[in-house]
Amino acid sequence: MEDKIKRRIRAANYLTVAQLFLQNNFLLDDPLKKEDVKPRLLGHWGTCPGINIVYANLHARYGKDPNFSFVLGPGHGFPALQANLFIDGDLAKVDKKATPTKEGIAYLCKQFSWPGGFPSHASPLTPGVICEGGELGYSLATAYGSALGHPEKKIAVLIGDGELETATALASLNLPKLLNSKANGKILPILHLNGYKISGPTISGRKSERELNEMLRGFGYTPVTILGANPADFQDALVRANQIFKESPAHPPFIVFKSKKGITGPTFIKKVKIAGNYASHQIPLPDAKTDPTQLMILQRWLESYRFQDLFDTKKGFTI
Ligand SMILES: Cc1ncc(C[n+]2csc(CCOP(=O)(O)OP(=O)(O)O)c2C)c(N)n1
Ligand SMILES: [Mg+2]
Repeated sequence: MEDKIKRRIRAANYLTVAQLFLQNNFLLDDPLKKEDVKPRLLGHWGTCPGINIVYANLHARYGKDPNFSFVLGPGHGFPALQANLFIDGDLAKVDKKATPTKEGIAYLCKQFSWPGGFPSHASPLTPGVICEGGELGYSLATAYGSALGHPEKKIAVLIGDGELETATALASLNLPKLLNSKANGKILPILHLNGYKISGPTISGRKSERELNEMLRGFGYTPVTILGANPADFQDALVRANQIFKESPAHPPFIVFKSKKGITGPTFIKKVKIAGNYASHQIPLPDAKTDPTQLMILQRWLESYRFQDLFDTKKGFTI
């Protein structure tokens, strides 16, 4: 299962980067040329690799459970969400051009953040979306609201550490005290502790593990920490979360997922630290179209996911 999860993460990361940058040559059939890069680069990279890790792990454990759903707080990480909906064929159910084929990949990538195409953020056009995430703060409240009166539901909700600084998200931490009963569904909050928001560090990222855990305990949760991107650790944490729901329902689990912002992307550009820093938040290679060095870094970055091992032009995804 671990290998399967890792392969899915690689595929989703590739499609995320391709959506952000490419208007042609989507499978790298030829070396990248400046003409292959979109004229206006508009979107968010930094949050995406973390979303892809979370999605792949939840999909592996709960993908077949009809009562499970996922709420995404950082809706600015839309290319990651869209990549996952594309891989599973969920997008094709509402948009026939988005089939998981070579032509579908071209359509997905070209139309991302494009006039008349897909928006740059999650939106009502996104299949299954109940929280757009464009205005940060509502993911936790939306998830609890959706579970109200639905004891069969289980909802995982990913909250950005920047989002957790909004008044709404902070106040929503009180919700288990009001809604934690057998009449309602189960909510599994996952804090995406990547340490940064738009242009600076987050408060949660600057807290010690103990301070953060004590805060969550104060709101009635049982914190469960995941360090890094290893699927085995993530799966263990999901098992642990289930135990906590059963053994101590009055103190439900709250996962703290610590991973570097922009992980697997460029590390340094012009001596500026990108991965593991706020500089990865939006487009980490803003001059990819005009600067041959950045274009070369983009080519290597895309190649690093070895997408040709994950997608066959005749068979489709082989993950
Ligand atoms: C209410 C609100 N304030 C400000 C913004 C602008 N904004 C967009 S993304 C972002 C940073 C979000 O940081 P975080 O939640 O940590 O997400 P990350 O990208 O690090 O996963 C901000 C402040 C917003 N979208 N909504
Ligand atoms: Mg963050």
